[in-house]
Amino acid sequence: MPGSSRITRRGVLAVAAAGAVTTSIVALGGWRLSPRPILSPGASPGPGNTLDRTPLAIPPLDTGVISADGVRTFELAAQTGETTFTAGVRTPTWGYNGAFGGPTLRAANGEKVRVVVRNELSEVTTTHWHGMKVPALADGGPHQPIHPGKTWAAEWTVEQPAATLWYHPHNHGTTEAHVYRGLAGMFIIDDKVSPEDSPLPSDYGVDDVPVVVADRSFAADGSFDERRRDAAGMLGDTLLVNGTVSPSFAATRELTRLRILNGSTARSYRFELDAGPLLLVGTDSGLLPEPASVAGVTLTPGERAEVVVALEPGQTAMLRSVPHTLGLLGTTERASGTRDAFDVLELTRGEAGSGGGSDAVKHASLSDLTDWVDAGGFFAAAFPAEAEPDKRRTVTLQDNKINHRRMNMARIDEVVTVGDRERWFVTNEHFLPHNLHIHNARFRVHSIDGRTPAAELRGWKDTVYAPPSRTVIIDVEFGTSTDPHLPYMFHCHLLQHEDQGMMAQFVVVRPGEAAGPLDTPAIRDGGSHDGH
Ligand SMILES: [Cu+2]
Repeated sequence: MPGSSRITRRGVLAVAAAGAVTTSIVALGGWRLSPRPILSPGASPGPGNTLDRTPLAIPPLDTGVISADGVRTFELAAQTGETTFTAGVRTPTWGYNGAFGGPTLRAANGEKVRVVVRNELSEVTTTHWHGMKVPALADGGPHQPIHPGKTWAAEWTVEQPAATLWYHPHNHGTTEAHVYRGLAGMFIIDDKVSPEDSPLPSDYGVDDVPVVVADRSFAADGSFDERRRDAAGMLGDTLLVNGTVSPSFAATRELTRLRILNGSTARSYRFELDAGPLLLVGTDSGLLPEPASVAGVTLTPGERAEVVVALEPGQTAMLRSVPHTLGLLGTTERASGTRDAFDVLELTRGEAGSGGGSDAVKHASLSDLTDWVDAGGFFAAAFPAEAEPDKRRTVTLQDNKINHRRMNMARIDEVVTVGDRERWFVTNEHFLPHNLHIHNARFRVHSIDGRTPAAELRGWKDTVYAPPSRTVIIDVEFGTSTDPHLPYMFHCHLLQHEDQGMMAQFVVVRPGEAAGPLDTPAIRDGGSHDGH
C-alpha cells in the first residue's frame, strides 16, 4: 500500500468533492491507512505510484531584535485567519503572526529575552513557554490572561542549555481548543558557545528542521472538527506537519537534524525511519551527552525529540509513525491512536551535482559526528551523579484529578524550596493514558516501576508518559526564581484532561519563606475552577 498521511479507521465513508471534504466515521474497531488520501487531491495511490507530496512548510525563524536596553525582544500576535491545507478547502484557523502555527523563536542561554504578546482574538488567551525556566510572572499560565485587544509582556533571562522548547496557549478550560485551532510554535534555545563548535546540523530550515506534528479532523465545511471526542481527547484523521499535509523535505546535506514536537492534543506517536535506526541527540529539555541509536521514539502530547538522519545522494527515506502500545486496554489504546500507521515526513536528497548532493561549504558527515563523540566531544554536560534528593513528593493521577483533587486556581498544592532537587513518585492510578508536565523545571527519569528507562527517556525531560498502574520516578530540578504568591502548573498534557481539571499548582519559595496567599487577576476575575 502506498504511503498516506491520512489517518483513519475501518468503516470510513468518505466523499471528496471539489471544494469540500465530507467524512463520516463509523467506529467498527480496527485501524488502517485509508486507501484514498481524501485530503491529497491529485494523488495516484495505485500500485507502484506514490502520493503527490507537498514541500514541508518551514515556520519563519524569528530571532527578535535587540532593544535599546539590550534585551532580545520578540513580538507575537495571536490572531485568526484562514488556511488552505489542501487545494480548494479553506479552514478557519488561529496562529501567531500568521493564520496557523507560529514563528520559530530562537535565543541563547544567558540572554535576556522579552516577548510581547498581543491578543487579537475575541476571547481570553495566554501564552506559555513550555520547558522554559522562567519567573512565575512570565510563565504564561492561567494566571497571566491576555484579554482581547490587550498585550502582555513576558521577560526573563534564559538559564538553561540548548533545547527544543515550544509555546502555546494555557488558559484554563480552553487550552485544548486554542491549541487545536493552531496556536503553537517552537522556541529554540542555543548554547552560549557557538553551535558551530559541535558537528550537529544547525542551519535553520536547511539541515536543522522543525517538525511540528499535529492531527486534525475536518468538518464538511472544511473547518476543524472540534466535536469528535474520545477518552484521550480529540483524535484527528489527517496529519499536519508544520501545517503541511503529505510533506516532503528536500535535504541538501548528508546530515539533517529533525526537531520533532508532538503538538497534538491527544494522539501519541512512535516515530521510526524506514531507512534504519534514528540517531537520537536530544530530548525535551536538551541534548544528550552523546547520540543514541534507537529503533524509534515514542512521543506523547507535548514531548519532543531531536534526531539526526543521514542520507546519501539520491536517497529517499520516510519518517513514519508505527503501531505501538501505551500499556492500556484495547479500546483506550485506539483512543490514543496507537494502533495507527502512517507516513509523517518524506526526506529526499538529490543526486550529487543536482544541487542536492553537494554544498559549497563543508558540512559535518556521520563519520565526523562519530569521530567527534569518540574523541570525547559531547553535546551536553554529563548528567550529575545521582544524589539523595532534598525532598520526596508523591503525585498520583486519577480521572481528571491529581492527588485526588481537581484544579483550583486559588489553591497552592505544593511548595518547592528554591535550589532543592526533588524526587517525584508519579503513579497513574487511572486506566486512561496520562502524562505529566512540570512548568519551570526539567527532570530526569530515574526509573519506571524499578526499571531503567529506555534510551529515549534517559535525557532531560519536562513531560513524561505515566502508564496505568505504574510508578515513574523522576528527579526534578526547578528554575531559580521565587514568588510565594504566584504559582506554576503541573498537569497532564493531554489537553482535554488538563482543561477538565487534571492540573495542580506549586509555588517556589526561598528557604523558610511562607507560601501564599495567591492573589492574581485571574482569581479576582472569578477564573477559579473549584474542585470537587
Ligand atoms: Cu491525562
